[in-house]
Amino acid sequence: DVRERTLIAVKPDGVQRRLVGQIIQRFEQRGFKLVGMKMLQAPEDLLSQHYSELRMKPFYPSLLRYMSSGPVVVMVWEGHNVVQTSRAMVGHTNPVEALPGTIRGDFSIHVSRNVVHASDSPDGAQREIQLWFQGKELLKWDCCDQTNTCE
Ligand code: DAT
Ligand code: MG
Repeated sequence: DVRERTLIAVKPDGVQRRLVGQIIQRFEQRGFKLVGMKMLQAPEDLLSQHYSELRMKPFYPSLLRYMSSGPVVVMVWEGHNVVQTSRAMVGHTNPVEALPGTIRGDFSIHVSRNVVHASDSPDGAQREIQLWFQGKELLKWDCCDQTNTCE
């Protein structure tokens, strides 16, 4: 499905470390289409919904503190198998397991500062996109080059 979408976020450490451009570049060069993007300092209630599955984990309070500590850049990327492919591009949750060449494998060393978020399933992606974006913030546009991987 070429219309599959996923939510990618540059976390506060990624913004602080000026990694936003390099992260966007990786998704553009892979062939995905950017259909929404914004920068915000995420409110706690949004983050608690975003990470609701993790609320019983011991690291949950510090996760929310970190994620609300500064601005994040949230994006919606679209394309064939974008959910699974972007998880591979982002790499393992724990940077010690993340392969070189992945975003986490190239830019991070600790699980609590792993630079980037990516939805982990198509259903999860849909839920997260609705949480972070209003429908009108997502743009429908055509690639001028019909032979590229967007269409
Ligand atoms: P992912 O971000 O790869 O989807 P996740 O959904 O299991 O991983 O966890 C969300 C975030 O929570 C993760 O990116 C970083 C943080 N986290 C996960 N496990 C952790 C741990 N053992 N200690 C500290 N932070 C952790
Ligand atoms: Mg996750």
